[in-house]
Amino acid sequence: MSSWYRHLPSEFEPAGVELLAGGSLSSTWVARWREQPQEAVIHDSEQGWVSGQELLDRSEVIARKLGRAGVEPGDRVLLSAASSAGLVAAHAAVLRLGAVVMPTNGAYRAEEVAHVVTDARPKVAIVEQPEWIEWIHAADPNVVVTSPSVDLDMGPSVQLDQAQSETPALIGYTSGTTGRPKGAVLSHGNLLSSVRGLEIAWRWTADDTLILALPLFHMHGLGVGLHGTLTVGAKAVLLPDFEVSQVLDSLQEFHATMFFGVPTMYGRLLESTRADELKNLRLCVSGSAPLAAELHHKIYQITGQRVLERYGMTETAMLVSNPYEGERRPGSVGFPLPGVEIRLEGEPAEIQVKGPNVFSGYWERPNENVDAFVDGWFRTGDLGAIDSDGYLSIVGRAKELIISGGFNVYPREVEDVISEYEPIQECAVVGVPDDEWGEVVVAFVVAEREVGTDEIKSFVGERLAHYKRPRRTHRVEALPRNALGKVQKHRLMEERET
Ligand code: MCA
Ligand code: AMP
Repeated sequence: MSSWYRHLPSEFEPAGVELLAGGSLSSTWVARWREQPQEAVIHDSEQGWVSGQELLDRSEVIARKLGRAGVEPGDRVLLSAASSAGLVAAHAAVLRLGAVVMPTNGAYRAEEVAHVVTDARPKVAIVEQPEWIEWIHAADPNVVVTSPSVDLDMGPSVQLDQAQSETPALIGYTSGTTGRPKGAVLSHGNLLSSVRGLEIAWRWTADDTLILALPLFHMHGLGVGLHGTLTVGAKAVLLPDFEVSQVLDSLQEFHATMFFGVPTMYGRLLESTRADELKNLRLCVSGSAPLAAELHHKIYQITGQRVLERYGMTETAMLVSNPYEGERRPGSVGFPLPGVEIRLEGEPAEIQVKGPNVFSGYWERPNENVDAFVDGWFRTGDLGAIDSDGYLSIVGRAKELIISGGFNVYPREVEDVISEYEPIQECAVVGVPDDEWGEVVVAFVVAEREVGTDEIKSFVGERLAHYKRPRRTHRVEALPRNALGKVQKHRLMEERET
């Protein structure tokens, strides 16, 4: 069964806003900064407010240093650091040069770092973790590694702001069934059109101040929070970690209007006796993982905020959102954003998407790119249903993915590492529902002796980021398999976790 669906409720109508106006993401920011150079843009706790003029100057200096280090348009630059105005300037510098940012999770261990380095071959890596220098050089000794202060030699002036809409801007690592993450290549136009859609849908204006406690190495913090702020000429207060009292203090101190978070963050905010302070915000957005309807209702009862849930992916940036005006329906992600087309295809119905925000393919993965699209539609791997009012709900996943606290974990990657542990013959990793994290990683192992969770954690701890490590382990006689030999993970969960 296939059903077509394209819905642009009146509140999402582009109303004269051209989704690709400005062509390149960073040129749009540069134009804003030149128009109002003294306007504050980014706040961090060390530097206070940083203006448009400072971002222009600092990004130009970093671009000249990168140019001197050999970075040319199209080259990749790996960025991994806690949120700061310096990181924002480095990000802007790479984009202004026409080079490609590889935002990378700072929790990655040596093998995870080596994978992205050998895969995308960055010329320069700007990283804050000292141990990464050795890890990156072990993977590729030619990479120039520097700290977020970019202590490289100054170079002559370089050509800036030549990128076009189709120029690659960012490689976001994400995975699937193949074990190791693959790089989704997003162009300036993909990223720009996505935030312009959000500008319209969420009434995002230069008057807004966002409290941004999401990391800047994933689409939510970077592609939504930071890019949106810079594109509309608004302000963002960067917090390097998510800490409830700091978020609430910042809301007050900076007269913030918006907060974006993953459901785990909202759950923690609600535990605070000060949770009702969220009422002062114009807009609270949740994404990256399903927001339980119960949590949505509780937030409303305590704070009066109807959290607006939206849906997106690394490969597509933002796709669907509940309305700003009109009903924000719990358990639903709402309507396609401006320019986005959605169809449900097959049985069970997979969400497939088209639009100026959708990437054109994975970095150097021609075979996987063939499977990723059907007739020009990108296959999200998420299962959807649309109710009679046109609201889309995500009802399941066709892909194997665990979302823990908003971070994605690909079972195959974890299984591959655990299976290398000597006492273990076989392993299957599943996501089990959890009140705090949404889902947690649980491993089922066939082993020659009892192997505890701590033992497995310490084995994988050297090789996998913390959020990928199993929280629980069960030893089983054998993994249940179907006639084709495929492990039946639902049976594992039913038998053990109920
Ligand atoms: C921390 N831990 C976790 C996670 N985070 N375990 C599982 N899943 C996690 N996400 C571990 C820590 O290592 C620690 O382990 C224990 O949990 C408690 O840590 P805690 O200090 O409480 O955690 P935290 O540092 O406060 O982190 C919680 C967090 C963080 C703030 C919710 O997970 C986070 O920033 N999540 C957001 C991720 C994100 O930005 N996703 C967007 C992806 P131990 O006790 O063993 O030391 S972009 C995306 O998905 C798409 C495009 C979209 O639609 O947005
Ligand atoms: P990634 O591309 O790795 O950042 O993760 C994208 C995936 O996160 C999507 O394919 C969905 O499965 C999931 N996701 C994002 N937002 C939501 C949401 N609001 N509700 C349910 N799942 C979501």
